[in-house]
Amino acid sequence: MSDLDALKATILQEVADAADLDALERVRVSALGKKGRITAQMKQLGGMDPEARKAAGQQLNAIKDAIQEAIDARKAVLAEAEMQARLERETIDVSLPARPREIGHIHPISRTVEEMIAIFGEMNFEVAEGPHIEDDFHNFSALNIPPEHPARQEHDTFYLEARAHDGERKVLRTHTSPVQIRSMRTHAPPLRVIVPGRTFRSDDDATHSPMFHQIEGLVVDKHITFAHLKGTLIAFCRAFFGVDDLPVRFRPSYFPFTEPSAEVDIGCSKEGGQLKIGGGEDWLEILGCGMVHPKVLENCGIDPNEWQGYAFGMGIERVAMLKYGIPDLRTFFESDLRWLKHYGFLPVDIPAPVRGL
Ligand code: 2NM
Repeated sequence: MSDLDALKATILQEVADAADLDALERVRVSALGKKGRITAQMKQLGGMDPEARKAAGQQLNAIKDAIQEAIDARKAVLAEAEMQARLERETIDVSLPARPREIGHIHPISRTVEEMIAIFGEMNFEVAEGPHIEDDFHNFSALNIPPEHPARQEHDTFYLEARAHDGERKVLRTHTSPVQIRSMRTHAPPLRVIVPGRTFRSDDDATHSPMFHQIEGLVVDKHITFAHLKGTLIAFCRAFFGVDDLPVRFRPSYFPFTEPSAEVDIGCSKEGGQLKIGGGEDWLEILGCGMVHPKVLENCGIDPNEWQGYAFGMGIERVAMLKYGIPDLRTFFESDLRWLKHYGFLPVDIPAPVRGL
């Protein structure tokens, strides 16, 4: 074997042995770089006679090409291996729960509303909202609440100052029902809405706040019956409290805007001052509901002979207290950050029915 063939074999072996891209680059420089071994051989060509120079030149060029080719091939293999190693090293498990950061807490009212939207959302309800300041028609008259009804009295309802030009007195809505009235008057049935929001009543003691939250629901369609109402509310109660066999009881009641009307209780037990939702011998009232009164449908331009509806409503503070063991209503509105840290929820923890609530 000539000296050049031996040099070629040595360098090709070095290329094959290069364990990473850095090592391969060092081999390349030591062979083909300015002061490399092949380059040094090239420089000797100038001192040869023409015949020998031609033969040696051709041989050297072929060796140079072979080495470059081997380097390129090795480079591709090493680059691929390095990419694979990096992919494995830098793998991120996107299914891991997010690492919570202390950037504040979600208020239990917001959380509870989100849970309810998640549950009713799966049942194809849409969310509707409306103004906090309402007129007499949307808050009372359209709902079949007569002029002399006690709910209209000054000591139950917050009235605004009479308007100068016509003396009209607006109210802070006493329930979210005026939003359902607005939905019915602006959208043709079928209708399937839930309305979460703030409501206001002139009431302030240990169990009443002048501002509180309600969620109400309304379905208007053809052939809607009390059975649809029952099925929907039983499924809601069981999903919301996370108890598959939660007992749910419907008791006859009265509301001006529904006929028939009912109140809904859930089963619970009270042992040693500890309240447990589900099972047991006691009942807790959590909802009001009924079939929308024909007069209410008429007030909204809907023909009650063609369309039926059911509606329901509940207080959000009350069910949030039951679900999360919050003992005092007033603490909801004190803006105490220690309370919020204790009863609040992390922003990364988003309610979805598939993961359970
Ligand atoms: C309740 C109980 C029963 C109700 C009725 C209506 C409307 F607008 F459709 F007539 N909205 N909400 C309703 C019915 C609310 O809350 C305790």
